[in-house]
Amino acid sequence: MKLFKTPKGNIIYTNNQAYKLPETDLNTLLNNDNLIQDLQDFINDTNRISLSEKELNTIALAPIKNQEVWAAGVTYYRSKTARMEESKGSGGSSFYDKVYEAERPELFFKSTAQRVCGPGENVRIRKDSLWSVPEPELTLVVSSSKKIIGYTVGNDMSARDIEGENPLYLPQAKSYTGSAALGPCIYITNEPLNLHAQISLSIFRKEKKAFEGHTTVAEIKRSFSELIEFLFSEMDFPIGCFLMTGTGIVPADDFTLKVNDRIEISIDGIGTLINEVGI
Ligand code: DO4
Ligand code: MG
Repeated sequence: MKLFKTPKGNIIYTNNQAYKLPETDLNTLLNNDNLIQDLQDFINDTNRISLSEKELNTIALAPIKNQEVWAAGVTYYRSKTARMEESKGSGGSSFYDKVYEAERPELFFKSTAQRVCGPGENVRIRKDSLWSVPEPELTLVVSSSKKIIGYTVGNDMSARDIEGENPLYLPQAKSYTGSAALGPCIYITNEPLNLHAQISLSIFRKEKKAFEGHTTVAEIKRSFSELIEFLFSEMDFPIGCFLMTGTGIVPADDFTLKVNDRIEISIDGIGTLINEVGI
């Protein structure tokens, strides 16, 4: 089932039907380890509303309330090679090679909830960056007890030139206004995610496709539980958190995003997150 946060309230979409949840708080919902079972109680004729998934996608807000957004890096081979290339001038490229092989993953703080862009909102390129890309990332919704409650689509916007100049600039390359987007919904399941689920990125410039790339969740080097264990090892998350799991798609080195580009990120079974690049 899918959970949409909308201006009409929190809405469940399952078996081609939408159901409005009465007065629910997203912080509580996303920290409920029995969420899928508890939501079944609301799937009845009284709560049914007439909205298609397409209509829900047009009104969806970022499916987050107060949780922090964290991110993992260099979890796909493609991310490792792209990073080694962008940082070769700074002498920092061996760090990416090492972290790809190391036991400890790269984890970094990405965004507060208040800074996250929802579907249809404008993401941004830093004004001091000449080389920026979106990073399409499967994003885990994790409860305070480390349970994966669901999955959403994430965009970890990144300034490749700033990170490439010096890996210590990572926080500036990764965290700025308009650098994180999530949505359109949270796919809630108790089943393990289909590893063959495809992740796709399309970038449109003046309605023409300027870039297209695909990968599958199976290409990830690390397990979700490994990432969660490291993230929670010395930090508690009383209302849970969102964890972007890294990118397996990086456009060629001569590609940079431009203002007005439209970014479409799709993950099979979850949905498509669409954002334009604003100023
Ligand atoms: O090492 C820098 C960040 C890596 C990242 O964001 C990714 O691999 O997705
Ligand atoms: Mg990333």
